[in-house]
Formats: sequence, C-alpha cells, structure tokens
Amino acid sequence: MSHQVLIVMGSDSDYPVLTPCLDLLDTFDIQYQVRICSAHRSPQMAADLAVQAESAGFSVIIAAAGLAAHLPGVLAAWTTLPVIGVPIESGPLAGQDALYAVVQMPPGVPVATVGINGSVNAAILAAQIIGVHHDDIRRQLHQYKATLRQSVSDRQKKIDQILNDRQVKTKQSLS
Ligand code: RP5
Repeated sequence: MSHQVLIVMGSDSDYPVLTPCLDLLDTFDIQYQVRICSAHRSPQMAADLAVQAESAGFSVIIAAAGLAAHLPGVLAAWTTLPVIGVPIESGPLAGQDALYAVVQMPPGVPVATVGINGSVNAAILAAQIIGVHHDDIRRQLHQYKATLRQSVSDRQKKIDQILNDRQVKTKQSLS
C-alpha cells in the first residue's frame, strides 16, 4: 500500500492549517495523499473520492473545511472508513460555523471531530487508528507521549526557576 491516510481539504486556502498535520504524519512515517475537493463546488468528486478510498488502500480519511463545512460529513456518508473532521477557522464566524457543521452529524454517520484548526490532533488520532494494527506506529506514539511528558517536566523546571527568582527579588526588596 503506498498511501494510508487520505487528506481532503475544501480549498487550497486550508493548506496552511494542515501543514502541522502533514509534518506529524511524516514524523510517524505514515504515508498520505492530499486532495483538494469541495462538498459544494465539486460534489461528485467528493462522492467518488470517498467511495474509492477503501479500495485505493486508505485506512483513515482526514477532511478539513471551513465555513459551512459539509465535506467531512459528505465523505463519511459515502464510506465506512473512519473520517476525522478538522473545522477550519475562516470567515466572520471564525470556525464556529465549521465546528458545528462537522461535529453535529446525525446518528449513523459519525465524524470524529477535532477542535477548530486542530490538525495536529487529527494526525495523532489517525496514527492511533492505524496503530491498532501496526506495532511500529504504536511504538512511535509511545515515544510521542514521552516527549509530551518531558515537555511538562521542562515547563515545571522553568516555572520553578521563575518562582525562585521572584522570591529572591521580593526578599531583596524587603531587606
Ligand atoms: C471552504 O470554504 C474551504 O474549506 C475553505 O475553508 C473556505 C474558503 O474557501 P476559498 O474561498 O478560500 O476557496 O469550502
């Protein structure tokens, strides 16, 4: 299989939000293919992409869209693959419109929704889904969790230092 994750974005204007997702998939050595497709501007292509995704060898679909973001839901309607929806911040409602459109799917057609512009979480969730059947990906996810733990302990050291400096300054000003 040459590609495992199908990434669909409603417009090329969504691309900057998706780059951290691509970076993370690269880090996890997960293959992906990126397609621009709109539920409203190219509805037939959206249906075709979703219908063919499984036989094309994809395990997960990540779909990102802004405004009236029907793309993830439309793809989910046409496939049994898990679809992760990324609401994109765009337009006067700043992504809240997209969030509601993506998350409020009717019973029977779920879309796993991440936060507005949450493309990093979309990549991690995709890796977790693929990792169920791939030990190497699961190992990388364990490593990723270890980096998260390390970053918390680094932040604790930083704040300890700031608090210590503050105490010293307060004592000096009182003496
Ligand atoms: C949505 O409309 C796209 O996903 C994008 O977030 C938004 C604006 O699209 P463009 O007008 O920039 O192509 O369909």
